[in-house]
Amino acid sequence: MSAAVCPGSYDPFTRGHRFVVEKAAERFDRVIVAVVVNPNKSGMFTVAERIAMIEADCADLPNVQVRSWTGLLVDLVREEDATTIVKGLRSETDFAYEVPMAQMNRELSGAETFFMVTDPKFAHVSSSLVKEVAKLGGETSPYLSSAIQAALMDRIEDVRS
Ligand code: COD
Repeated sequence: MSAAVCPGSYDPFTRGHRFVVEKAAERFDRVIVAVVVNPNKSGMFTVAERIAMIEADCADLPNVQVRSWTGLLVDLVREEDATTIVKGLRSETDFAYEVPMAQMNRELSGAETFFMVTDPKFAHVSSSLVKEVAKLGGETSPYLSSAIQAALMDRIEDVRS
C-alpha cells in the first residue's frame, strides 16, 4: 500500500495546495496532509483550525488524512509507513528552495520527494499573498474555498475589532 506525505504550513490551505493534494490522492493509496508546526512562527490560524479547514476541504477525498507534525519531516514519513514526500512547485524559486531539502531528506532516511508542478492558474498563489489581498479588501475566491474564504474574513475582522 503506497503512502505519501504532503507537508506544509497551510496558513491557510489554498486551491493551489488542494491541487497538489488531489493529484497525490489519485496516485497514492493513502495521503497524509501534515500541518508542520514551526515553533518560531505563529500563524493567522491555529494548527487545530488549519487541520479542521483542510479536513473539510478534502472531505471528498477518502484516502486523505490530516494531522499535525513537529520535528523532522522524515520521522513523520517513517511513523506513517510512507516512502514519499509530495511537494508543489510553482516556480524556479520553489525548485531552488526544495531541492536541498529533498536531498537532505533522502540522505537522512531514503524518503524520496516527488514534485507536482502546479496548475498555471495557481502559479502565483501563496497563503501569504492571499492573506494580504484579503486584508486589503481584494477578491480571494479564485484562491480559497468559500468556507476558508469566510474563515479568513472572520479572522481579519476579529483582529481589527
Ligand atoms: N500551487 C502548488 N503548490 C503550492 C502552492 C500553489 N499555489 N502554494 C504552495 N505550494 C506548495 C509549496 O511549494 C509546498 O510544497 C507546500 O505546497 C506547502 O506550502 P506552504 O507555503 O503551506 O508551506 P511551507 O512552504 O511554509 O512549508 C514548508 C515545510 C514545512 C513543508 C518545510 O519547511 C519542511 O518540509 N519542513 C520540514 C522540517 C525538516 O524536516 N527539516 C529538515 C530536513 S530538510
